Amino acid sequence: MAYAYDENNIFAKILRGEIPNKTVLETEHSLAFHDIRPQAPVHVLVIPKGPYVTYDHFALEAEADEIVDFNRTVGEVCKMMDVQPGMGGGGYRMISNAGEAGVQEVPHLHIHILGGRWMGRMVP
Ligand code: DGP
Repeated sequence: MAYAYDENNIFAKILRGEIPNKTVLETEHSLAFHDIRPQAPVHVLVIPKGPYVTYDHFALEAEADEIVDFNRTVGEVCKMMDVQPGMGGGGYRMISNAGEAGVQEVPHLHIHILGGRWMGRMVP
């Protein structure tokens, strides 16, 4: 079964320049921008420019240069947002929601980078 990508999702529109965004970093294959509903002082979304729905879709089907670029962009954003633990920052949480059970609202792969506050424990 193939992954189905919806070209009309909101992040596809951002990538086409149809909707504005507050860009943090743009590279050849990736875009990082501030989340419109921030849940922490730092809340940046990193997306690949290619049409991938979820992380598993990207990890299985993207080209190696897209994967390297995307991961480096995540690292650069942590650096730019000053959240790198051990490098002066207080740390961060990375989340990528996928599908219905993962409560994914926008069907274009995105990684949330959250920081600037204590994020709380994920399990009691
Ligand atoms: P989720 O798919 O549940 O992982 O979360 C989607 C996130 O995308 C949510 O935190 C809000 C954010 N978002 C939705 N629409 C827009 C938009 O138009 N611009 C920006 N910057 N963020 C958006």
